[in-house]
Amino acid sequence: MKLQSQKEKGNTTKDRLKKQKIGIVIKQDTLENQANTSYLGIGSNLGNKKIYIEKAKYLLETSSIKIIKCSSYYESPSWPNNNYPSYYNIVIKVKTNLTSSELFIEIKKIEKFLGRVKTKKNKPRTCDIDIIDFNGKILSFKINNDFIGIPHPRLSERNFVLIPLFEINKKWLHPKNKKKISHLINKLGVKSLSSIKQI
Ligand code: PH2
Ligand code: MG
Ligand code: MG
Repeated sequence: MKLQSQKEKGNTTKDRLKKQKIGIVIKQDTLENQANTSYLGIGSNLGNKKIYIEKAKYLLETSSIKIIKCSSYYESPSWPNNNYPSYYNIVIKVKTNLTSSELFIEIKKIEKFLGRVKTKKNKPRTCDIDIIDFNGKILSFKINNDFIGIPHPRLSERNFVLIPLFEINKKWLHPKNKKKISHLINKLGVKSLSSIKQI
């Protein structure tokens, strides 16, 4: 019955999308109704690292990606080559109406805007934004020449992801093995734990 009456009023999803398209109604905006929760890791080890990360946050906010929580800054040696400059890293919790692949495309645009150039793997970069988690789902897709695995395939080995993530969500569980974040941190080892500093 309800469906029928909505239909009569021209209020079905299809009708609403049509009205949005022709501008009769404004799409409920990104600020209140974001459907998806994601955790992003942001890192920089080139130039003014903190400024690049702050610029990335600003650019995310202006791309329909609302920042809900933000960790402190952490400094850690560049992994695996610690001859490169040290990294600044943060993890943020965001809400967005973008899908995981749309979010990936936005992130790539922001990295490019911030002067990131594609060089060799793990070379110093002005800004790297990685999708750590998207709605606690297990996803994989290919965009252009990039294979994307969500959750981030190497997150369990990375102090610079686990520690800031723990700071903003102590209850976070790994989407694949359902391990607690505290358990993953305990597995890191003393050397890894002592090499990262909150700044
Ligand atoms: N990112 C990498 C490679 N190595 N090391 C640290 N400490 N922090 C990073 O964000 C990082 C890294 C590839 O994206
Ligand atoms: Mg990375
Ligand atoms: Mg990356």
